[in-house]
Amino acid sequence: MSRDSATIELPPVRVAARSPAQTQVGTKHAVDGPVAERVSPALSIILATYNERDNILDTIRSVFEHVGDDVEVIVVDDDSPDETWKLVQALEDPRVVLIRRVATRGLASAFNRGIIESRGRVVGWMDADMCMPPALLPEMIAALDSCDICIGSRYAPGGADDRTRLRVRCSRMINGLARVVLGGGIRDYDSGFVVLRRSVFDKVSVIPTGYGAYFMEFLYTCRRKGLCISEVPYRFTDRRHGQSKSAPNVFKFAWTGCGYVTRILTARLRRID
Ligand SMILES: Nc1nc2c(ncn2[C@@H]2O[C@H](COP(=O)(O)OP(=O)(O)OP(=O)(O)O)[C@@H](O)[C@H]2O)c(=O)[nH]1
Ligand SMILES: [Mg+2]
Repeated sequence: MSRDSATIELPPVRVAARSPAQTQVGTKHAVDGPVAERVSPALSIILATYNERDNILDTIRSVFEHVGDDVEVIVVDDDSPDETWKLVQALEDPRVVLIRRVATRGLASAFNRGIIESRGRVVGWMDADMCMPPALLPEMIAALDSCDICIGSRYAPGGADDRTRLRVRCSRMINGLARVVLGGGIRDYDSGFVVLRRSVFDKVSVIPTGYGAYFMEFLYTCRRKGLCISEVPYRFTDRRHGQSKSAPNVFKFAWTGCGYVTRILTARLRRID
């Protein structure tokens, strides 16, 4: 086809009629559109999952155990081959919303999707591998009385990181670099365990690209906007079930580490508003 006569062929636009099932609360999929018509709960907790079938139900159960009923748990699963999403679907719990994304993957974008769907006055997110204890949530939420954002912190006094020495050392180095480049005052820059007031999103967006490094850029922007961030210490345990997505082998681990270093530098340079 010559350049002059070329027309770009795009697939036809499909306007998805939203069936009642897709707009209901509960384990119905919200693949085609945002979940509407839910009563706003006090709290939304977002769990991103990829192959977490041995952890997801314990995580959900533990969240409800510690924060009560006025909460929605939003699970954003990227079509896990181990069918994590099926376990969530089978729960048929009206407090649980399952978003099964297909043909896309990514940790930051999964949390971002959960944020878009969330309704809580307080919004939080965390890993779904039982390394971050839901038991810490009440203390973190209470901290929002005097702050905008509270992070679970491995490196605040009283916190601990029980992973292998190599991983702890690398994590501390990344945090040290983040403090030098992005500014001090935050001990666990890549925590990824957070609760915040919804109003934070009026000032700052999650940049939905990449793996866990997005979190450092998010905190950096929050700081620049003058938001108050507090840290509650906790003991981070190594995962007991399932495989790490960030460090399944030494090459992936190194690649993930490079991503963190790059993100620290780009966060400083681009200073996204
Ligand atoms: N939706 C979604 N979730 C993901 C993806 N990658 C990882 N996750 C989830 O994000 C959380 C963090 O991933 P982990 O594999 O635990 O990574 P990590 O914490 O660096 O490594 P561990 O040492 O294994 O804990 C877990 O709940 C994963 O299931 C992804 O591509 N999409
Ligand atoms: Mg983990």
